[in-house]
Amino acid sequence: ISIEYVILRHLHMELKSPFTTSFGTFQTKELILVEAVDCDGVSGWGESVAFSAPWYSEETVKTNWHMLEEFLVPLLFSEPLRHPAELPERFAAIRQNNMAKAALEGAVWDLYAKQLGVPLYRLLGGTKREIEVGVSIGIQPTVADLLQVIERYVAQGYRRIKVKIKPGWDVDVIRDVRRAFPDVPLMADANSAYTLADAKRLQALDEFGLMMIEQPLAADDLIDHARLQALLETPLCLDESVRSYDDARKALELGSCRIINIKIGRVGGLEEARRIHDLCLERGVPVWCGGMLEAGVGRAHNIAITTLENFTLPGDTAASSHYWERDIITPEVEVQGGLIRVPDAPGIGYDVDRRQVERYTQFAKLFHC
Ligand code: OSB
Ligand code: MG
Repeated sequence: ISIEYVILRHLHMELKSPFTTSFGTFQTKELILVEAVDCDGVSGWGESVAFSAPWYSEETVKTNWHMLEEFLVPLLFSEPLRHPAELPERFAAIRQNNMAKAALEGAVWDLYAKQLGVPLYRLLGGTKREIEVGVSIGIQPTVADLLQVIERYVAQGYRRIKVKIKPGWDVDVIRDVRRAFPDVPLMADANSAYTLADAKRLQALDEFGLMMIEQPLAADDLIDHARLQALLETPLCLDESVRSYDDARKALELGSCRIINIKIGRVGGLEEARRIHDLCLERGVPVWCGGMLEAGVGRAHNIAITTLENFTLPGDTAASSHYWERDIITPEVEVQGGLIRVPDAPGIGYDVDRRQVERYTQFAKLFHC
């Protein structure tokens, strides 16, 4: 894979409406777009999913830029590359910083697929022609607001509703949601807002038939989650706690969860994501693709990985219009009847809209090989 140069761009995009989790509220999304260009002028695209502040994990947009500029791009250029699947080993010299690694790896995967003239999803071994999606709904000012928002997304056909919870916004809220929508596939995501001392409170959620409770306990924990899972009927799903194949293996061995949310950025790239998928398939554990409020490039990568067979639960990859006035890809990602049609063009399958990218770019830097 001949890569002539890499461009990093720092973008600012306004979310249509603020998104609140147990750890904070997002209004502006800062992100890094990675463009890898070959000698024929073909571009591959990747997107860093790190946030402005280290709430979800320790990575931020600025630490990602630092890692890419000082370490990862130089490693990419350090010797010839035959296949994108070689990158995790090359990047292993750098500890963690998974979202920075994934952004660059993603650009190389897209470029490689375009060089071969095949869709990225096929290169990854995906087979699905359409994927099922759900929507993640932030904490709202009141329960009445929440019910209204859910109503809208149910009407749009989303295949499951995810509600964010935290202590004080949990059992009563879920009870009201269940009463209003008795049959909707429903789940709750706590983003690490609880400890084992809250086990009784979480047990009280069992009666609402949730598909799963996502990441109730600490972001680095597997042991306490295993204890909690033994006390609950509702399946636990891990997000923050699974950053690698080995984390996933240990979680399954300990019984820390019965479902895994795979985020490409959190686990360090498409190759690691695929390995976790394969492990879960082998163990009979379903997975789904999480979201990080991505712009179009990150969203396209999520759609590609979701075509793998064991992504059997609806993901958080909602439509572009759920997040943005105007996304950075054409066509934008559309959801119809809760489904996204997977595009068949080479690479990520969507064109990057350079006019929009320009509009959102704060600064950019080019790195020659
Ligand atoms: O935990 O999945 C999460 C958003 C920001 C940070 C963490 C999470 C989320 C979401 C939204 O749930 C997913 C999305 O719509 O992209
Ligand atoms: Mg989550």
